[in-house]
Amino acid sequence: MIKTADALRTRIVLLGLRNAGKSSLMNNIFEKDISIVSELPGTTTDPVARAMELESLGPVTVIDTAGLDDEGSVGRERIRKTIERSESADIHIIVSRIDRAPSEDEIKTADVIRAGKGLLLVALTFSDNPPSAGKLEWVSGFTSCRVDNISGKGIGELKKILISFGSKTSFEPSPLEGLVREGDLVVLVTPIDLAAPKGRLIMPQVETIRDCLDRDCAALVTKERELKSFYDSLSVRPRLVITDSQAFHKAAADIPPDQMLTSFSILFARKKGELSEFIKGITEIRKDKGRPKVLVMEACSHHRQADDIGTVKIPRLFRQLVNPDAEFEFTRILPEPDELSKYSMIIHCAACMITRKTMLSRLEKIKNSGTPVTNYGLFLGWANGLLPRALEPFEDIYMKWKDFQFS
Ligand SMILES: Nc1nc2c(ncn2[C@@H]2O[C@H](COP(=O)(O)OP(=O)(O)O)[C@@H](O)[C@H]2O)c(=O)[nH]1
Ligand code: SF4
Ligand SMILES: [Mg+2]
Repeated sequence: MIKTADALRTRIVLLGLRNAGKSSLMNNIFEKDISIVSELPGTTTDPVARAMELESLGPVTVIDTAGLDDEGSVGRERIRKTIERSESADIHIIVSRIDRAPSEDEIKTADVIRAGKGLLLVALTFSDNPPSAGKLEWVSGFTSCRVDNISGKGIGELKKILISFGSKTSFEPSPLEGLVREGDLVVLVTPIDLAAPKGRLIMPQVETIRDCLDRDCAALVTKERELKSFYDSLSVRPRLVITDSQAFHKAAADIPPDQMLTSFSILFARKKGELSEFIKGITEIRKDKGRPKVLVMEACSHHRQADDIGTVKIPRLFRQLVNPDAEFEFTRILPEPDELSKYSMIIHCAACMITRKTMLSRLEKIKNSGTPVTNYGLFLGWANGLLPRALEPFEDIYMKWKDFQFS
């Protein structure tokens, strides 16, 4: 099977009480025994994730979880993991026995999903048994389907509903969405320095080259040093030049001032979040009075290098350019709303390992707290003098930048 990056897969999470039939349902969806099915409550201790292609829904990851009603200290830790996983889900399935009245935990979980505007399907298992009137009344407000995990009855219907949810999951624009047309030439400036991985290109560069090909464009890939000579020898004008933020100054100086220019970081900030929100965050930086308290958020526990962007580079630049006394905190978990508002600024990582959906849901919570937010790419871009020139390809945002600047 072709491996699709985790962040591009639709994530489906199975939630429910112990012994509701979550693991059996997971096995039925995959038509093979992946999860341990048992009559012993709490058998599925850690979330189990499996990937598949689900017809027009494309690549999906289905995640089986421990029971919502798991007890004890270990159980609570499992519940935390369950919720953490489910926050990044595109589709939630509450697995619930049709023959039992709805429990407090089930009702709470459904409410939380609904409040977060998540896609929810209630799979009513044990449909071989007579239904509980209370359960039927409760599910009347949700999309639901009946499943018998033993005979496999209802699994086809459940898959159909999941596929129909496909169009409602959030659309992640490809890097060049709306920026180029068939037959265009795109120039990519990719420095090969000590930070570049040995023998390969980094993911944003690869994804952009692939997007050029998908859009019937041509890509000229060059290091910043050779940009000028190649650019000057071109007989067609490139639609767009895209550069690594670190090489922005040199690239901007080596091409005509009216050549459309942007950076990989901006393309990916747009792909993974809300570019206008990140830009607004940047414009708030200098307005801060007093000692800024900055929260740096990362979405995964990647391997940290000596000159790590989040913990070393960004704090250093911020202290140089904004305030030498700025205080920094680092986290991977989104703080509670009242905690969020204590920070003067949030700088989020590029979110390459999470879906746009997850990032948008984080952004929504941050926005509601009133704390300005930007991301690594845009902060570094700003520090490297990219703005506003690199926003020119995005007319509406370029105009907004001017509004923000002078409002
Ligand atoms: N009769 C019937 N039994 C089921 C159904 N789904 C699961 N079971 C049984 O219920 C028990 C618990 O199932 P399991 O999938 O491990 O539940 P989980 O704890 O939610 O993962 C197992 O013995 C299953 O065979 C169903 O739809 N009908
Ligand atoms: S950008 Fe964020 S999600 Fe991507 S590797 Fe870094 S910390 Fe992880
Ligand atoms: Mg289980």
